[in-house]
Amino acid sequence: MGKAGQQPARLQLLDEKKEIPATEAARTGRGRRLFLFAGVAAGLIVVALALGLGLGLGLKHHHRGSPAATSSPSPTPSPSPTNSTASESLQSWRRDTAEYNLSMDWDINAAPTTRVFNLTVSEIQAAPDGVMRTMLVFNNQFPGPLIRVNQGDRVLVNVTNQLTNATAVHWHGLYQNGTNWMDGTSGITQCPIPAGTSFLYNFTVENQFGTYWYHSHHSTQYTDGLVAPFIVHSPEEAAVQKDYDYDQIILLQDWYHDLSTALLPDYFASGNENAEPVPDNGLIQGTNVFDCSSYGDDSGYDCQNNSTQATFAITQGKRYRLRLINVGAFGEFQFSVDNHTLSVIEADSTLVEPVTINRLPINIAQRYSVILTANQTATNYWIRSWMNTYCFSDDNAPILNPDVKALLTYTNTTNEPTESADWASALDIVCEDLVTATLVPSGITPAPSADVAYKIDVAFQIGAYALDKAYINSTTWVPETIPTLNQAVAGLHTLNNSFSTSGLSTAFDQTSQFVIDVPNYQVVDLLINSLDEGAHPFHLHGHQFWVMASDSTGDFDWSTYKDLNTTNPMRRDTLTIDAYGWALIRFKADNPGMWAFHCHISWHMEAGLLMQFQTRDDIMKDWTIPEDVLGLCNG
Ligand SMILES: *[C@@H]1O[C@H](CO)[C@@H](O)[C@H](O)[C@H]1NC(C)=O
Ligand SMILES: *[C@@H]1O[C@H](CO)[C@@H](O)[C@H](O)[C@H]1NC(C)=O
Ligand SMILES: *[C@@H]1O[C@H](CO)[C@@H](O)[C@H](O)[C@H]1NC(C)=O
Ligand SMILES: *[C@@H]1O[C@H](CO)[C@@H](O)[C@H](O)[C@H]1NC(C)=O
Ligand SMILES: *[C@@H]1O[C@H](CO)[C@@H](O)[C@H](O)[C@H]1NC(C)=O
Ligand SMILES: *[C@@H]1O[C@H](CO)[C@@H](O)[C@H](O)[C@H]1NC(C)=O
Ligand SMILES: *[C@@H]1O[C@H](CO)[C@@H](O)[C@H](O)[C@H]1NC(C)=O
Ligand SMILES: *[C@@H]1O[C@H](CO)[C@@H](O)[C@H](O)[C@H]1NC(C)=O
Ligand SMILES: *[C@@H]1O[C@H](CO)[C@@H](O)[C@H](O)[C@H]1NC(C)=O
Ligand SMILES: *[C@@H]1O[C@H](CO)[C@@H](O)[C@H](O)[C@H]1NC(C)=O
Ligand SMILES: *[C@@H]1O[C@H](CO)[C@@H](O)[C@H](O)[C@H]1NC(C)=O
Ligand SMILES: *[C@@H]1O[C@H](CO)[C@@H](O)[C@H](O)[C@H]1NC(C)=O
Ligand SMILES: [Cu+2]
Repeated sequence: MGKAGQQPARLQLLDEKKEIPATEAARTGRGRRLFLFAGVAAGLIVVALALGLGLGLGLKHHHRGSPAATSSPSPTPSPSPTNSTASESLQSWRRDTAEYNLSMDWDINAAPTTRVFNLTVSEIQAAPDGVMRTMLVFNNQFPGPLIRVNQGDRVLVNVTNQLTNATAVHWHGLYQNGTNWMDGTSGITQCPIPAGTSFLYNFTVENQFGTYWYHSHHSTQYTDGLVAPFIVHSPEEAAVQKDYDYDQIILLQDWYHDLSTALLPDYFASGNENAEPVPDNGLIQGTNVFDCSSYGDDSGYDCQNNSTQATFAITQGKRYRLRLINVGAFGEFQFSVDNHTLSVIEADSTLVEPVTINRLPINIAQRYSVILTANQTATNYWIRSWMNTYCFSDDNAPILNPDVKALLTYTNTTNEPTESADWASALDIVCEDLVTATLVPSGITPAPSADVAYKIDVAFQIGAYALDKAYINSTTWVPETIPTLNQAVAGLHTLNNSFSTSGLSTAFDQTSQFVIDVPNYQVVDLLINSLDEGAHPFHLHGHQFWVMASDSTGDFDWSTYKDLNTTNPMRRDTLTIDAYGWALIRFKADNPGMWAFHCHISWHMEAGLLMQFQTRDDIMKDWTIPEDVLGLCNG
């Protein structure tokens, strides 16, 4: 929910606020952010994410005894006023994100191969922003390990669940064509992996390349740290590679100081009108500072004012592809780099004709690649990832500082920028995507004409027990004990007619499962109509869809249906439906399986904002779900 629909005005940046020296801010008590600068200056330890090969701003953390330690060269610790010995041992949980700096030596033309990864899922205590909390992580570190493959590769990921709860891992944006049971969606494509057991995800990556990510798809677990990048290369990338010298992944996310499951009871408490938990902070590359003085002494949080902002070192004259991924739970960001324009070349794994912008809105689960050219005065600049607090039901002041920052340095230093200037253009206080029309896929793929059209209404309602639940038409999703995929395949085997009818499937309990069974091969138009005052980033599993039309007001005018521009509409897998707005998306239902379509906001999915498409019954009826997948339900 939130205020998006009620705030049509645009906020002008208050420049004078930014110019106040830190010392004055401390004296006058104005501007928590400036106070924070002072704290940073005193205690800045660099998390160096050296963009240039061999740039030596050392990551401050060693990874003693960590099973996930990467093969990257050991970084040199940077000079620091704090006791490095103590901090090193405490921060073994912090991943050396040098691995997110993608080597350009990678062979995009390599013959298809099998790539094997081990992932443990476990609970640790860690403090990405200085506030210690319980986290759920991959391979004992945060953020998660990079998975990097070529199109055509087989990927084997052995997930070992060391939690006390079950889990499941979803590969966001991958088609899983023919392996729907590897989609990792708890209650839909698999029973979750029971505590103390392992499960091998085994799939190939076909007909797609670009920037993806992976995360837990069980309950709200990904909100607690189970997030990581997944990059697919392809020979088709050769042309665009000529436009950059370095290739860098940057994770953006909102951050909470409490375990997500600890926040749910309040969210679902009687009388709470869908006021989602508001983030406490934002992270760039899994790190940020936090001002502990905004918590009282008796807050109960173990808070240290000595965390760090990420630092990215660049070299004059070079061009950097930044692969931005919003791996957060709730917050939309507006990403910008002071004094540097950004050229957008990819959105959700679709390469697009370059568009130059100053600020990039990026919602939950979306990805954008931008090219930054290092052609400004060789000094230091702020990278800004402003969290759009207007998307929230309150601003969580003074805890949340939405002005999340990292440092861009030409000088291999951690000096605070002195001449860095935020763009004068206004921040967009409406939670909305970059105007779809500005994104034109560089590979032309016309949208085929649709065979069938469905309309759904999205709304939040107070349910029978005065709990807030989210509805698609009259269904609020609750995960099934037996995954809907397993039920559908079994039903098709017994030639149960209810599994072969098209349209809203009566084979499932419609109070908790809204399943549209699409006739084989058909091209689907889906009109999503939001009756809610908040914006919702909707994600379709197993497909990319064409964005045919959308608006933030009114209803789709069906008299314009025949005039839709089908020449080369934008294709993506995650789209923001504006507050009280609508969108018409189109996809080819050629990928067999049970595919979730849901709002990616962690809280909203937990509130039931999810439906499913059942596609290609002609293939599904002959499926035998692998024994190890079925076996998860016996755990
Ligand atoms: C950056 O600084 C580190 C030491 O702090 C040094 O090892 C490295 O060579 C420097 N890199 C460049 C490009 O100057
Ligand atoms: C840093 O920590 C080490 C090991 O705990 C200790 O021996 C040393 O005295 C500390 N140094 C300072 C400056 O606090
Ligand atoms: C932050 O301070 C705490 C308490 O002094 C210390 O234990 C910890 O090692 C420090 N962390 C870093 C990254 O310096
Ligand atoms: C994965 O773990 C197995 C042991 O379970 C080990 O033999 C193998 O080398 C590991 N593979 C990778 C790529 O880390
Ligand atoms: C996955 O890892 C677990 C834990 O190391 C191991 O017991 C199991 O044999 C592995 N499974 C596969 C298929 O490699
Ligand atoms: C992965 O799946 C393929 C195709 O089903 C199969 O041939 C292969 O044996 C599987 N690999 C493992 C390690 O289970
Ligand atoms: C495990 O699941 C239970 C039930 O949802 C929840 O209360 C608990 O907080 C979860 N534990 C963790 C570490 O997420
Ligand atoms: C820097 O590079 C950008 C992107 O290529 C370009 O638009 C801009 O004009 C350049 N600025 C300077 C000062 O060269
Ligand atoms: C950044 O841009 C601002 C506004 O155009 C300008 O005043 C400032 O000098 C620039 N900074 C640098 C280091 O060039
Ligand atoms: C969802 O509800 C709307 C409004 O009642 C209705 O027009 C639409 O047909 C329903 N959608 C499906 C797929 O049943
Ligand atoms: C239709 O879309 C294409 C590709 O985005 C664009 O070039 C063209 O101008 C559009 N046509 C109309 C009539 O808007
Ligand atoms: C998936 O595979 C089917 C054949 O089983 C093919 O017709 C379809 O085009 C494929 N879809 C995608 C998205 O790759
Ligand atoms: Cu939502």
